[in-house]
Amino acid sequence: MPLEPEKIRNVAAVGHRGTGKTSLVEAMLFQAGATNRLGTIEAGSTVSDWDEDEQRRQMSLAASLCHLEWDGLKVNLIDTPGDAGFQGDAIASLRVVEGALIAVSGVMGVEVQTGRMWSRAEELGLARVLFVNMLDRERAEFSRTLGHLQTQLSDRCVAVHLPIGVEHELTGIVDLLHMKAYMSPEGEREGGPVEIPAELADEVEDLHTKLLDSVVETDEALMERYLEGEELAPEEIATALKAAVTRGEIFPVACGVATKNLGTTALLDLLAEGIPSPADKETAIGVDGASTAAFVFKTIADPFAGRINVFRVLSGTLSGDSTLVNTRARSKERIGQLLELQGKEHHQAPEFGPGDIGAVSKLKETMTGDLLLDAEREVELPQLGFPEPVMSFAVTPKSKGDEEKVATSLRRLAEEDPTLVLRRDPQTGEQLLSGLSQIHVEVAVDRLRRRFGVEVDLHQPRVPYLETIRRESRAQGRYKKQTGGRGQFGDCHIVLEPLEGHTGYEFVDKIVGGVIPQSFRPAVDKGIQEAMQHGDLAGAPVQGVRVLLVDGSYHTVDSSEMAFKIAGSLAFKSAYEQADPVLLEPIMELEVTVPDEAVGAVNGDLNSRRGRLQGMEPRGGMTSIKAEVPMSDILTYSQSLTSLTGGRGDYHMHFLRYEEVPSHIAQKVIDEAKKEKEEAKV
Ligand SMILES: Nc1nc2c(ncn2[C@@H]2O[C@H](COP(=O)(O)OP(=O)(O)OP(=O)(O)O)[C@@H](O)[C@H]2O)c(=O)[nH]1
Ligand SMILES: [Mg+2]
Repeated sequence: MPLEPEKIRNVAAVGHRGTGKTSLVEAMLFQAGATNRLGTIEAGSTVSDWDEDEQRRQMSLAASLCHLEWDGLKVNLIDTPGDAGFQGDAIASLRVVEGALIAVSGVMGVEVQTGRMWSRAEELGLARVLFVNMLDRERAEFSRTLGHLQTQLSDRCVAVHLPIGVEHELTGIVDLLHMKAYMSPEGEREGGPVEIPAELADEVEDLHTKLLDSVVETDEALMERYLEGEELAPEEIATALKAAVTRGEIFPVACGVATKNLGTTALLDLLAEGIPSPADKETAIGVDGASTAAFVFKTIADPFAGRINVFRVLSGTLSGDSTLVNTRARSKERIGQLLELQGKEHHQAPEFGPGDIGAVSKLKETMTGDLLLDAEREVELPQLGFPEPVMSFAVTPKSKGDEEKVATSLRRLAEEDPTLVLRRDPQTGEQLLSGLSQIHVEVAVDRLRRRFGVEVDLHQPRVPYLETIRRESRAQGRYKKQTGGRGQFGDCHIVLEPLEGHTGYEFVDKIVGGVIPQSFRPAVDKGIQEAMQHGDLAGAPVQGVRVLLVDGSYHTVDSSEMAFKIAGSLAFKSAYEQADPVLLEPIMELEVTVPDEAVGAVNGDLNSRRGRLQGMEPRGGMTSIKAEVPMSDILTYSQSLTSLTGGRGDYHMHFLRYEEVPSHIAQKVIDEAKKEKEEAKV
């Protein structure tokens, strides 16, 4: 029998980088007896940061699934990366849980990713529990951090725990809900609850009342009895708290020290009691009428088991040895062995019931974001809402000849991580890899080396310049060659005209009286189009040109398609020179969101990048700035914005149109291109 949904709690640990999510998950697993030692980040021995790259960089790079048993419940824990470059996994994980456990540092309070993850969880209507961690550190303070949470996230953040002592003298925590204390186990398993220290009695009583007040405020019937002075049973309070947390009316704030395993018992109690079960809540993703449905939110490339898909069962029971339909690929997937994951460890599992989270290996086509159903049906795939990549690099193999291998391996990586985008620029021919941060792209390069044995270099991408003309011109192209026997002869006259908007290409055949036979005219067109691939200014493709083929001559024996192709290209080159050619550059539409106080600096910086401000809009403490900026000046924007805003700025951009490059800048690009061409010849 599969587990009943009432017996499951699904929780994703999210938050800013380095707030102790992985350490906290480690502590919970240890305290619940799912593991028998408390691993550390420093030793690279935690359950969830099992990947070599994670251990080397001492940070989470991917979502990791673990589970434990507490109070007869199965708690599925997803540890997610805090770094913005890897937030795709955090975003996807939030889609499959009922509760978000948001870790914050007791020193730093609310940070950039805290706010972002809070907003994501809010959009999804998730229950949110906060954990103020690292209270043993210097300058850590619970009450200040709580105030921070209340002003910056929500005034409905309510303390459910209280630390005993401060910084390195922290000795325990009080559970304000159950009115018990836990003393610091210093990294061992936490012991049972003890009496609240007498010197804290007054403060604790006060906070307990505050907590009760906020709970009963959310439940009218309870409120009435409470005001009449009736003693409420602990179960009644727990039920009301869970309901309020489920509806997002209370955000309980817990606290402790993850690395010492302090506060873990009370946190686990809180998750078990306060987070709704899959039975209590509709999932964010629903599939009408499917008896079995599972949503894949993560794909792991396992060095031994191959590709593993991690899924949440939306409805029905997923059993091993069954067949499901992948709705995107419209193909049947044979479900072989189901797996229960504990970090990198897999255990076979016969089935997963509704609301549970599990994994399966060896599916053929299934990827992150896919739905698996029991029968083919027209369904819309849930959109995970991943952020768009913000930085691009050109990737070249260290050794020549590896191009194909690099492309294939990068494609595999991009399949596993949808926020990693791979494309070839048709104009510059470069292989471009785009991601959410510098580390994001660098980690991909590390993986390329380690998993696929290919070494690559990263460069700034080339700007895909274009060329066009500004004036009408006319020229002749004549190709004549006499080599012993049969010669070559082609001759044409063309007129070039600029096209509106600098785009497109038209070829108009104006030949009268057959001065060039019909069969050779397409060859002229072909020759011109070939010549247009590399304009004479900077070797960039030419566009925005109409060609009129107006005159010419031929030779009955010596004329050929080849000869007319060459004649066409000669005519184009000569006409192009006289047509006042000009360089075009891509202009991007940029939208930057920055804290109000950074607006001046950000605008000044955009100005120095030839940016043109299009508008500004306030957004509650943040300002959204719209500007048009030439691509060449915004290639390295990510680093600048980070330093201008202390990491609190966000931006995205897309291609808008091509525009003429101002002449003083164009000359530099042209000189650069000439130099490169010379160097290539040597
Ligand atoms: N003093 C102290 N250090 C802690 C505590 N919790 C975590 N750390 C340390 O803080 C660092 C970051 O901890 P992690 O558990 O990796 O934090 P994380 O939130 O998982 O980090 P990312 O996955 O990179 O977002 C490590 O060096 C931990 O040992 C704590 O409660 N007290
Ligand atoms: Mg981590």
